[in-house]
Amino acid sequence: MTAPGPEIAARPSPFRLAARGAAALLVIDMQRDFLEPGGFGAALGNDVRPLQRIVPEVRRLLGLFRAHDLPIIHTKEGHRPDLSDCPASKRRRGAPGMRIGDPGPMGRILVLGEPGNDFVSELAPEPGELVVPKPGKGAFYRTGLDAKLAARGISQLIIAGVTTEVCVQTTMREANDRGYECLLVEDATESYFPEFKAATLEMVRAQGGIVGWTAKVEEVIEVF
Ligand code: TIU
Repeated sequence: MTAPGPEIAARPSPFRLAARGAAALLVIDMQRDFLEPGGFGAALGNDVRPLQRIVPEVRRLLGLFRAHDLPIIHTKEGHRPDLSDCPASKRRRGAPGMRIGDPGPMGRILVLGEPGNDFVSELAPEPGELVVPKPGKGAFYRTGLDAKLAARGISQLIIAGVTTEVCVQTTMREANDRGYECLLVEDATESYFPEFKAATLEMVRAQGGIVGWTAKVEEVIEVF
């Protein structure tokens, strides 16, 4: 049995890292579809620029986990080209001509394999890192992620990515219900709506950490 690791100065209480390798960095959907003009996020009417601000912070976390040879998982939201994994209810939403599967300046919107569906270049996965395509907002829905984490002995998730109140929060709630301890990195997650980000951070750590913990990048880095 390996000794537990140090404590991250998190909110609402310190987050004690489990044995080495038990905590993975989970980077949610840092894709061109959400961060660049012409993608899914923009097609929904959002200003995508605020999301670009966290790229350097996510890079710092990736650098940290890579330097210590710790597990890294990247998720990407997208659908098969035939859209067989896209519920009609999801496909119907949004402005006609700018919906999932429609052609856009970066290829078909939110379709796996299209240029716009790829990760932003600064955060491209490296060999050995797990890439998990997902058809839903939550990373555990139809992905086999739970089994993949169990096979690697991962019990804690340090979570970054976009958007805070949609794919990040959904994934964090799914993970919490499956027994993972989750820490959301405050300055490595972003929303198109600042008030939604603030509310999400508050709600996950309220009630003694009902969904998990939050901490800043610097607070995570200083314990490694
Ligand atoms: N629209 C929005 O805020 N987010 C998504 O559709 N997906 C993710 O959050 N990745």
